[in-house]
Amino acid sequence: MTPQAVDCECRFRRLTLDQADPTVVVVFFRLRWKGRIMSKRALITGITGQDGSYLAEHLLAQGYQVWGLIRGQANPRKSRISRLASDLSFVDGDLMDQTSLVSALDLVQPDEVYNLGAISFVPMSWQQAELVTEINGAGVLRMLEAIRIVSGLSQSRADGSGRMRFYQASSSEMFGKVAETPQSETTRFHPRSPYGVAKAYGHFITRNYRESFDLYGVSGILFNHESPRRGAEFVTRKISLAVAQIKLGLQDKLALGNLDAVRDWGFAGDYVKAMHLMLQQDEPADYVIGTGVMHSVRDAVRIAFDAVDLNWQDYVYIDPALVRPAEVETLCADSGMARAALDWAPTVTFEELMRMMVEADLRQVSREVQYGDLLLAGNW
Ligand code: NDP
Ligand code: GDR
Repeated sequence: MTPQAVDCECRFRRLTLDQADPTVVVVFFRLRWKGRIMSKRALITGITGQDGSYLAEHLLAQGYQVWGLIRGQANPRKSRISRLASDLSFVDGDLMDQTSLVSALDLVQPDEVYNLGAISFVPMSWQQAELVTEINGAGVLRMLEAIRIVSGLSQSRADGSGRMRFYQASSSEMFGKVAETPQSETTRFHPRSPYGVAKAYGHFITRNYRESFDLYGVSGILFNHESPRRGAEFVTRKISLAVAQIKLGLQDKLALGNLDAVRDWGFAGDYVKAMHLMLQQDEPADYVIGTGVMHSVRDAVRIAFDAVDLNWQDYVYIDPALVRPAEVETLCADSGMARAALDWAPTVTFEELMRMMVEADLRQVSREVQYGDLLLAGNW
């Protein structure tokens, strides 16, 4: 039996030390100790999302035991990580539910907690502002409280001895209406959506718990990062999927909103490595992660259509309903601190990224056509 299995079994059976056979207790603690030396444990919220899947793969490759927090009954998105399922463990929980987070941490006893769970599509935050605030903002507080409760951190014990390290998925959306370009760790926030406001709360409450309870908590202020696993509602994936379908004769036109919006786009596989590095430092700190290179949505469209030798102007039209009530016009990262302290650097250019996504969607859509079964977009 693995240390992990012994651990779970004892917890599930609610064995207490004085109830258990002393031999079992000794074996249990020896196995658990051995397990701890052999590998660290990480708990990931948002494991069914783009970043969760890449981070899980990265941590497994580093020898971690990886647990994913899964919400809802029979969550359909769990099938997205089915290829990793034999290497992962899962625990039920929801960022809306404090008790479930305490139970999850108590069961898993992670060394590192990566809080990636969120409603991440910005336009949804105008339609369901309260829900987004609850999950993306208050959800961070609930997880911090769960860590404080389970690891016994209190104001009077500000010696950093709490074992669990915490990563919060902060966002460049917090910069919003930018005060300076490029944006660094010291740039002031001016969020432009309920999503950005909720993320700013999550950012500051993480910093506050670090300063109040000496928790090892950090926020990665990540700029847009994409991949073939990106949800189909985000602009890069919407474009790559449309290009594949147009090329294969399955779609005629592509409706978009603001083509002039400028973003600093990188590859998700690079960015999850920065998340991990942030939790390996001696001192906790917040870091900006991005490429430092700006492109417009128009650039993304042009590169994607060029990849299949089509002229984008023949297919793209503007739908005013897709223009946001308050737009973030331009974002560009100054990741100097991460490059120096974490030795982190992006490895994929924007052109390579868009081409990678178009090629992946051409393969996926062709497969779907071949098998006569149009799978849901984003089913990877
Ligand atoms: P995705 O939208 O792909 O994934 C979001 C994840 O959050 C899903 O696994 C979803 O699970 C989970 N989730 C949603 N609601 C809850 C809840 N109530 N409790 C627990 N989990 C929940 O996002 P990404 O992977 O792209 O992003 C990961 C994180 O990084 C997010 O917090 C996002 O806001 C942030 N971020 C992303 C950037 C990017 O460019 N990708 C840039 C900066 C920050 P379910 O299957 O249950 O729906
Ligand atoms: P963003 O990503 O809002 O930056 O948030 P998204 O890809 O949705 O939009 C990027 C820019 O493209 C413009 N745009 C369109 N966007 C979408 N989705 N659909 C369109 O048709 C369209 N036309 C133009 C948008 O106006 C915007 O300016 C992402 C998410 O991953 C967040 O969770 C994360 O915090 C930030 O990146 C950093």
